[in-house]
This record gives sequence, structure tokens and C-alpha cells, in this order.
Amino acid sequence: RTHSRRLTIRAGITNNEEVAAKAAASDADSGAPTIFDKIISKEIPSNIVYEDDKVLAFRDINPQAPVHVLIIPKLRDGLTELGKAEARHGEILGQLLYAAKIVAEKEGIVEGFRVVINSGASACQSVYHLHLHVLGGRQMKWPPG
Ligand code: TR5
Repeated sequence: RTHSRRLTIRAGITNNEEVAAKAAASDADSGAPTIFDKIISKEIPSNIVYEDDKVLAFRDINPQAPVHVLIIPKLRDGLTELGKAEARHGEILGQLLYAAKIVAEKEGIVEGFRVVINSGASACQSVYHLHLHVLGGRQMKWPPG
């Protein structure tokens, strides 16, 4: 049992190292187009959960919970990461957060859900188009890793 537990722990560490390495290797905040532009233009298919004229919500391709939805602004407007937000972004930031509540309601998790924003490589951001992760459908743990 000890052996398998050690393997499990090691697998967890490896996975986290991979995520961190991927984040560090990503085209960190160059302002270049990202995969999300192609999702917005529907050039690449996604599983859309909610959409209005300002925001798009679609299922994460690598879900970390039974419900894992990403919410993005359709117009990136310099918001490669939350750490680059300016006062003029206040309205869209509010719309994104409100969309998280709409998504949680639609997904049946409004009584308990988590919203995560990874900003920058040390937070393991890998796609430089601001996005909210909406997670739920299971007991979430605290603190997050
Ligand atoms: O690590 P951060 O916070 O930047 O989150 C980026 C998220 O985008 C990860 O959870 C990925 O699983 C997710 N992702 C990446 C791609 C992708 C996606 N979700 C849906 N569809 C995707 N496509 C088509 N391609 C991706 N590269």
C-alpha cells in the first residue's frame, strides 16, 4: 500500500511539474493570437455552455472537476492576463464574473462552485487570453495547489 501511495504522490508531483513547465514554455503574454481566438471564431469547435455578445463560455478540454467551464471575453483588448487589467476593463471583468454565476446556474452547481483565474506563469497560466475557470460538481479542496 505504501508503494502505491508513493506512486500516486509521485504521479501528482509529475503532473504538477508538467503543468508548470507547460505554463513556463507557453508564449507568455506576447500578445500573439491564442487558441481561444479560433474558438471564438468557431474555426475550432468547442462545447459552448453560454454565449452573449461580450463573453463565451465553453467546456475545458481537460476537465479538473465534473463541471469545468472556461469563460472568456470575446474581445481580448489587452487582457492577456488579469495582471494586465486596467481601469477601463472594469465592465468586462464584471460581465465575466456575472457570467460565471449564469454558467453555475445552468450547470446546476450554483449552490457551490469555484472560480479560478491563473495570472502569469507562476500561477500556471498557459493560454494568454484572460479566462475564468468555473469548477464544481464535486467537493472542492482548500487551499488549491
Ligand atoms: O492554465 P490556464 O489557466 O491558462 O488554463 C487554460 C485552460 O485551457 C486549461 O485548463 C486547458 O485545459 C484549456 N484548454 C486548452 C485548449 C483547450 C482548452 N479548453 C477547451 N478547448 C481547447 N482547445 C481546443 N485547445 C486547447 N489548446
